[in-house]
Amino acid sequence: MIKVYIGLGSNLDDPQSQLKKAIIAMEMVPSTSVAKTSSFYRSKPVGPQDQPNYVNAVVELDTELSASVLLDYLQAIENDQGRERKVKWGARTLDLDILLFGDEIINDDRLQIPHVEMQNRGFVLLPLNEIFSDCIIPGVGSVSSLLQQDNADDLIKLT
Ligand code: ROI
Repeated sequence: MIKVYIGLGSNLDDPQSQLKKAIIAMEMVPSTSVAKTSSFYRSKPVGPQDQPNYVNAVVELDTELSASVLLDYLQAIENDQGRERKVKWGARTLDLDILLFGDEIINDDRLQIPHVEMQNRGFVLLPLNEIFSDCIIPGVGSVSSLLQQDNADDLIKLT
């Protein structure tokens, strides 16, 4: 059983409902269970500013799947919830990112784990720190120390 951390984000079509629906869908993934769910946070868009605010969260999964098979299931959930991949860094109904997969480091065509941008993003670090306060990102450092450097002040806790 491997512990996996997934970053969730949405800024279209009722973002809070999108995240709730995605968590229910992740509970249905075979050989996988949702162990922890962070609060939901409202965050300003990182990247292009001409898009709505996001709702972000992080969940902890226990899985027996490989990272690649888990990714297939997560992409199917994104597609089910109307994800369109038109604009890089554009608005989206649902984004599910594998942030950490146990302590594995993976660099292939489909996956870069740890997620390459996670250490720079308050909307990932704050909810991750809430459910995994001792988290060390392999090759990077501790989430709590990154959070002190990072400005996550503009995140608003929703639940
Ligand atoms: N900005 C915020 N606040 N939250 C996200 O989930 C998010 N996702 C993205 C980009 C467009 C980089 N900006 C984001 O993919």
